[in-house]
Amino acid sequence: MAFRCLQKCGGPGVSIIFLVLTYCVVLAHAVASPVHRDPWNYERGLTCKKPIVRKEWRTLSKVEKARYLEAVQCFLVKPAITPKSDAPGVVSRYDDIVATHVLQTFSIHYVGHFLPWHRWFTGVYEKSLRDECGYSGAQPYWDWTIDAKHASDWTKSPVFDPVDGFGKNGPLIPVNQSDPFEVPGRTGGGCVADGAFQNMTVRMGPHDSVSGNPRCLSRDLSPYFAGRYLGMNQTRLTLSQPDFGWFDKVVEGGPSFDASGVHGGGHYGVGGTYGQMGDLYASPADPIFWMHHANLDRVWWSWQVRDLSKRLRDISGPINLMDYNNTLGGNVTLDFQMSVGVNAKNVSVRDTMDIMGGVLCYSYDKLY
Ligand SMILES: *[C@@H]1O[C@H](CO)[C@@H](O)[C@H](O)[C@H]1NC(C)=O
Ligand SMILES: *[C@@H]1O[C@H](CO)[C@@H](O)[C@H](O)[C@H]1NC(C)=O
Ligand SMILES: *[C@@H]1O[C@H](CO)[C@@H](O)[C@H](O)[C@H]1NC(C)=O
Ligand SMILES: *[C@@H]1O[C@H](CO)[C@@H](O)[C@H](O)[C@H]1NC(C)=O
Ligand SMILES: *[C@@H]1O[C@H](CO)[C@@H](O)[C@H](O)[C@H]1NC(C)=O
Ligand SMILES: *[C@@H]1O[C@H](CO)[C@@H](O)[C@H](O)[C@H]1NC(C)=O
Ligand SMILES: [Cu+2]
Repeated sequence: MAFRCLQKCGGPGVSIIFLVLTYCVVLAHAVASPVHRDPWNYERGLTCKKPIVRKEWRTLSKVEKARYLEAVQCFLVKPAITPKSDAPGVVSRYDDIVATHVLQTFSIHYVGHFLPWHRWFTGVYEKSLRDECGYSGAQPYWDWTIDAKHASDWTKSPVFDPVDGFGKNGPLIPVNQSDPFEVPGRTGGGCVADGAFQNMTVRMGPHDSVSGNPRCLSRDLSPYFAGRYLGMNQTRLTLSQPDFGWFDKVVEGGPSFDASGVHGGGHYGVGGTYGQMGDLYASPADPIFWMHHANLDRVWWSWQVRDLSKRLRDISGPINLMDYNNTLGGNVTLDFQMSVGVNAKNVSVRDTMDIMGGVLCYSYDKLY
C-alpha cells in the first residue's frame, strides 16, 4: 500500500503522482483483500488500528536518532518530482516539500486552516520518510519548554547536538543595518558546521524564490526569544484558550516579534534573522522545522483532548490571510480543501481534525 504511487505503479492515466492516504494500513489488510479501491475515497472506511507513536527527541535512543536523521538525509538526495514549471530550482524530494510551503506561504499562515494544514504537511513528510526512505519510526517532536526554562540553556538543547542531533548554531554574522528584521537576542547567522546536516544544500528561498539558490543551512539562535515565547507559561496561556479561534490566534501570534506566540517562538528562536527557520516562506528548509511543528501539533492535540468531542469539530478563522473580520471572505469550515502540491492528494480540514481518524494515524507518548 503506497502513499505515493511510484513510477512502476503508474499507467498512462495514473502516472501523475497520486497518493493513497493510508497512515497505518496494516499490510495484511492489503494482502487479504487485493481489490483495487478508488484511491481518492477508499481511506474513508478505514480506521486507525495501530497508530505510530511520536516521541520527544531526547527520549529516543542513539540508534533511533541516527535512523531518523539517516531517513532525512535519504530524502535530501531523492530526485524531485515537482514540475520545473512550478519550481525550476527543485533537485530533491526535500526541495519538493520546501517548495510547496514557499508557494503557498500566504494562503496557509494567519488563516483558520493554519494548524490543520501544518498537521497534514508534517504527516505527509513523516509518511514520505517511511515510504520512500525506509524509516520505520514516527516523526519525533521537540518539547522546547524543557530547553526554554532557562534562556541560557537554549543553545545546549540535545536537538542541537553536534554528533547525535541537528547540529549547532552558525557563527555570529553582524546584522546588516539595511536589514529591517533584527530578531532580538540573535547570536549566530552563519552556516551550520556540524551535526547531520553540516553539508546540506538549501535551494528554495530566500523568501518566495523557487528558482534555486544553493547555499548552506544556517541558524541564528536567540536564547532570549525562546525564553520569552517557548516557556511553559506561554504554553499554558495557549492551552487555556476557550475556542479554536482564540487558540489559533494565540499560537500564531501577531505579525510583529513582540506579538509572537509559540509558533514564532520556535521559528525565530532557532532561525533568528539569517537562519532558514526565520524565513516565513522557506523555513521547512531547516530539518528542525518538523520537530518544531510536531510539537505545535502536540500543543493543539493537547488542547483538543481537554474537550475532545467538541474540539474534534471546532474550526474557525479566515480563509484569507489575516481576514479576521471576514471582510474579504468567510471562515474555514470542516469541508475546506487543503493541498500540499505534488506531495499528497488534497484532504479536507475534517480529515485532519483527529490524529487517529484514519487519514492520519499517530499519537503522542505524552501530552501537555
Ligand atoms: C546589506 O544589504 C544591502 C541591501 O539589501 C545589500 O546590498 C548588501 O550587499 C548587504 N551587505 C552585506 C554585507 O550583506
Ligand atoms: C562534509 O563535507 C566535508 C568536505 O567535503 C567532508 O569532509 C565531511 O565528511 C562531510 N560531512 C558529512 C557529515 O557528510
Ligand atoms: C513567560 O516567561 C518569560 C520569561 O520570564 C517572559 O518573558 C514572558 O513574558 C512570559 N510570558 C507570559 C505569557 O507570561
Ligand atoms: C470567524 O472566525 C472567528 C474566529 O477566528 C470568529 O470569531 C467569527 O465569529 C467567525 N465568523 C463567522 C461568520 O462565523
Ligand atoms: C475588526 O473589527 C474590530 C471590532 O469591530 C476592530 O476593532 C478591528 O479594527 C477590525 N480589524 C480589521 C483588520 O479591520
Ligand atoms: C485542492 O485544494 C486546493 C486548495 O484549496 C484547491 O485550490 C484545488 O482546487 C484542490 N484540488 C482538487 C483536485 O480538489
Ligand atoms: Cu508554515
